[in-house]
Order: sequence, then C-alpha cells, then structure tokens
Amino acid sequence: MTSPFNPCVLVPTFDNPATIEQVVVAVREKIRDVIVIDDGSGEPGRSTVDELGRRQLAHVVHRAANGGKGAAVKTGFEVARSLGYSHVLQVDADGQHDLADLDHFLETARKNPQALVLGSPVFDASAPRGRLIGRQITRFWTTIETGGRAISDPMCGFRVYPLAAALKASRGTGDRMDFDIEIAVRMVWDGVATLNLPTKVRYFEGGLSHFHMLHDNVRISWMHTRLVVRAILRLLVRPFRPRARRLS
Ligand SMILES: Nc1nc2c(ncn2[C@@H]2O[C@H](COP(=O)(O)OP(=O)(O)O)[C@@H](O)[C@H]2O)c(=O)[nH]1
Ligand SMILES: [Mg+2]
Repeated sequence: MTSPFNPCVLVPTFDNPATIEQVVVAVREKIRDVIVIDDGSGEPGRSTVDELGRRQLAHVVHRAANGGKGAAVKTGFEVARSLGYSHVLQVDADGQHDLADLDHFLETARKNPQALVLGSPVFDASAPRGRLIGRQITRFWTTIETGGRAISDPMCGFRVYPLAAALKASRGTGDRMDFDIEIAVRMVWDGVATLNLPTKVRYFEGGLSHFHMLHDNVRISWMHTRLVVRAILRLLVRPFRPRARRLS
C-alpha cells in the first residue's frame, strides 16, 4: 500500500518577533504549507504572527494563553489533521535550525512515509555546556527506555512526523519541553521506525531560549522516571518484543 504524502510545516512560537518571519519566509522557499501556532505571545510577538497570517504566508492559530511547546505542537497536529495533511515537519521559530536541510528531511519522509524522521544535532562551539550535558543525560535515559539506539537525539525540534502515528502517541504527553522527548519514545514503543539525520544547530549570541534550566530539567527528570517505570512494566508484560527499528 502506498501512503499519501502531503506534508506541512509546523512552527510553534512563543515570543519570537525577531526571527519568526525569516523562518517562515525561508521555509516557504521549499514548501508553501506553513502552520504557525502562537502560544500566547505578548506584543510584539503576537502582532508579528498576525502579520504573517494577513500576508497569507502561514495558517495562523493563536492559543489564548501560554501552554508550552508541547501543548502548541499538539494544537498544531490537530490543525494539520483538520486541513488534511499526512505529515508534519516541525521546526523551531528562533532560527536555530538549518533550513538548507529541509528538502533532505522531506525527501527522506517521502521515501519512508511510515517512519519518524528525527534531526540529530551537530553543534558548534556556540552550544552552552550545560545544555550539552543535559542532552547526554536525556540520551542515556532514552536508550534505556527504548531498549536500543533508535533515537540519536530525542530533544531536537527539527523532525518530520507521520501525522496519524504522532496524534496517537501524543495523547497524555507533557506540554512543555518534555514533549519532544516523550513523543519520540512513545512512537518507538508504538513500533514506528526512525531515521536520524545529522543537521547543524546554532546557538546565537544573546539568542532567546525559553528552556528553563531548573523547571524544565526537573520536568524532564520526572518524565524519564515515569517512562523508565513504564519501560520496565512493558518488559515484564512482554519481554521479547521486536526491537525498535532504526533505518538510519
Ligand atoms: N508554542 C510554544 N513554543 C515554545 C514555547 N517555548 C519555546 N517554544 C518554541 O520552541 C522552540 C524551541 O524553544 P527554545 O526556547 O528556543 O528552546 P531551546 O532551543 O531548547 O533553547 C522555539 O521555536 C520556541 O518558540 C512555549 O511555551 N510555547
Ligand atoms: Mg532555541
């Protein structure tokens, strides 16, 4: 059976007035279907997003209040489904991702429509040490939770979801920075194959991050605790499940 491939790009944003327009314009050089979920941005973030909608550069949805990156992506999944898309390419609104790789991500998804295509970040010297250490820890836990190396990097927000599988796995996932990690693990548990594509990620001098070193790391630690308990229960219930498939 061939799956229809009808992708859109989803950009969750919270207070990115300096970068959101250039991200959307760069995306549209490759694909014109763009959904922007504004997650309760204050001014001028909100009006910058409104302007994108007015110029018909993106399908814009405002959430009434800030609910977190995960909440915004879940809203985006629902919007994408209602508009009839089959796949969602997620990209950050702050310009950290290398959109030169967008075609490669989409082409990989087109060839592997059932798979989850994950960005595997290649950092340069601009990456803060604290974030890199946190990443190593979360990678370690993800390897335990999935029983293998299906996921190179669970935190990168540059990825392509097969939408139906993502909607299923996203039920009950965290609403904030824990979301990217949790949905990747749950999709692997659901038997979704993965492809991990190296891609450059930059940290800009004075760049804005909503990642809260204390709150988000505590939230992520709690999520790993829940996922590890679940992983053990899964092993007890069915010890010889097929391994998560990693296609690259
Ligand atoms: N919708 C929404 N998006 C968010 C929120 N926090 C971060 N983001 C978006 O998620 C992406 C990554 O967030 P960022 O703060 O850059 O985190 P970092 O790259 O891990 O430091 C950016 O596109 C942000 O606009 C939030 O509370 N709601
Ligand atoms: Mg960022």
